[in-house]
Amino acid sequence: MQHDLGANFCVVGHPNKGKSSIVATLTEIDSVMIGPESGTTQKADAFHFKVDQKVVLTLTDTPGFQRAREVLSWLQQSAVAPHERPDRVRAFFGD
Ligand SMILES: Nc1nc2c(ncn2[C@@H]2O[C@H](COP(=O)(O)OP(=O)(O)OP(=O)(O)O)[C@@H](O)[C@H]2O)c(=O)[nH]1
Ligand SMILES: [Mg+2]
Repeated sequence: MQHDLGANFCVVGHPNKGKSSIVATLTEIDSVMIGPESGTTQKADAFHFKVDQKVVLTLTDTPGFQRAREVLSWLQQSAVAPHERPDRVRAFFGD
């Protein structure tokens, strides 16, 4: 069964714009990597906020993303069924 994330907020945007800084501030976790160079965050990382042991909010830091519109149009070039979308995204990353 998939872990309940509560409301899942993903912080997305261009590289080096302060995404991880926001996540580090809101979570008060100093180990979130922040740096002056683009590409500091290499993979997504989720942080859970709990109330009474239950996850009510998840904040997800993500690697910087360039040319989002072009990538979205590439992903949408051929219509795929919802269950095939993860494979299409993996193909983009070359996995
Ligand atoms: N002046 C200013 N600098 C900021 C602010 N927030 C973050 N920075 C700086 O911007 C740089 C990038 O911050 P990150 O939080 O690592 O940015 P990011 O968007 O997570 O970067 P990637 O992981 O590479 O995509 C760091 O040098 C931060 O100290 C801000 O509000 N003002
Ligand atoms: Mg980052």
